[in-house]
Amino acid sequence: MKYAFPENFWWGSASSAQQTEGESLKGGKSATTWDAWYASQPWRFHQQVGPQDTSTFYQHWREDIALLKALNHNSFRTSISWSRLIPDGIGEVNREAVAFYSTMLSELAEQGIEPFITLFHFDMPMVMQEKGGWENREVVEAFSRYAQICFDLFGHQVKHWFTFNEPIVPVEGGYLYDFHYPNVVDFKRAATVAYNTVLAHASAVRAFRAGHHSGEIGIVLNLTPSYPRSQHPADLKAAHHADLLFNRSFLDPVLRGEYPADLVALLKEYDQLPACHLGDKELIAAGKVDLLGINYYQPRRVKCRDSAVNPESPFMPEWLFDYYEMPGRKMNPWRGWEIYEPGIYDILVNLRDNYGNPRCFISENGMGVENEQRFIENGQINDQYRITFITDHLKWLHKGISEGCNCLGYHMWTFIDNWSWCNAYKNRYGFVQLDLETQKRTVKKSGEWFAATAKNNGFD
Ligand code: BGP
Repeated sequence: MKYAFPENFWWGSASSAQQTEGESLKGGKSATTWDAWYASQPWRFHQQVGPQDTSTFYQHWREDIALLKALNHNSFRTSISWSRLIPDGIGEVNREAVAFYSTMLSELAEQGIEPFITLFHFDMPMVMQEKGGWENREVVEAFSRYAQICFDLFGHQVKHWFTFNEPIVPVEGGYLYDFHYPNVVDFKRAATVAYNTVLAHASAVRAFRAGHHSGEIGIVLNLTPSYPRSQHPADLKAAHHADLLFNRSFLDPVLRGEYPADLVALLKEYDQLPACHLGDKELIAAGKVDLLGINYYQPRRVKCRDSAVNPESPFMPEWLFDYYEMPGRKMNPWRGWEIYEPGIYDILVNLRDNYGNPRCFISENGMGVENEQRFIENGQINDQYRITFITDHLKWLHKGISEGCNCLGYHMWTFIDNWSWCNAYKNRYGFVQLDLETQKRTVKKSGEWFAATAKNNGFD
């Protein structure tokens, strides 16, 4: 069977500033929470490689863009670093950063590669975190100003903007499960951070529309379909709660322009409702997007709790549900994440049937592999497992599109092996292998396969 994709389908990959640029504290850039965290607690980071050790996109962008072109990308997502563009978060714009981003964007245009630009990909400037980060409404305002500056500076070069990448992750990592700074565990604070992020997003969208910028604005969400263990009402309720907290808490505001009433009721019931101000409702309504980026890695397998919670313990999501290991599930043995290809289809069908079939695309999907050098054959990583992974996901994506889902593209995570938050280089995801010592780039077999697939706009 031939899997042909719609005309002008976006074929590409995604990355982020903090994970690729390097020059963490150079070129006028100030520290993000990652730079500061690594400096103070290097033991948290895998083999103590911190965010300064990257594929040095800041120097090698021209070479990397040539490689993107060679891999037949017609689009590429990366982010602007807030702490590079406005080192104190709110004041002067760093001219060196403007020169870097605008020259890089021009080169993408020159090569016929559409830039997709994220404004915030986990990299909170430390100066803003010191003011409370997303817990502080002043930071919400500051983000909106930063967004406007980006629209004004680069609006003539960028037609696809994304306010946030995976905004639920800093909530989970920083305020619930201890894998992002400021590594606290406090549900009420987590709820406030999530709420303020929705406001920051909506504020940026409102500014984009008020500025009459051309192009479109969206957000990138990591959607994790929550599958119940059984059709028993208790399991169904558990799955509903997981979906509400981890998907709909952002999906409903950005697609429907409102907070889900059942989420508000739930937070009220457990006394976890964040402070709302007059005008918030209207602001959230203004945050509806033109385009949704979907990051899909794995689903959640959910069941009801088998034991009662200790009512004296602080409230956590696990009061409402539990996870279970579905027998026979397929795992990525290296990253420890489940591989469930139909999930990509289920997400699209849910968007089609329950959210008015929004314009969307797969903005990340990928397979992290440990010790990938062991698969080198004749000087090249033979990552057939990654080709199979992508093909199997694309088949389900194709099915969704053929059934009317409005999915416009597929971006892989990621272009080149990059530094990852707490895992550094443990799990490699790239189409291109990076030798961290020499900075040598070598295209993997999957890169060649992707180039052919993009060129043919599909595969057999
Ligand atoms: C996504 C992030 C990326 C990237 C990817 C892989 O959630 O948007 O930044 O890191 O996951 O995850 P990891 O690097 O933790 O294996």
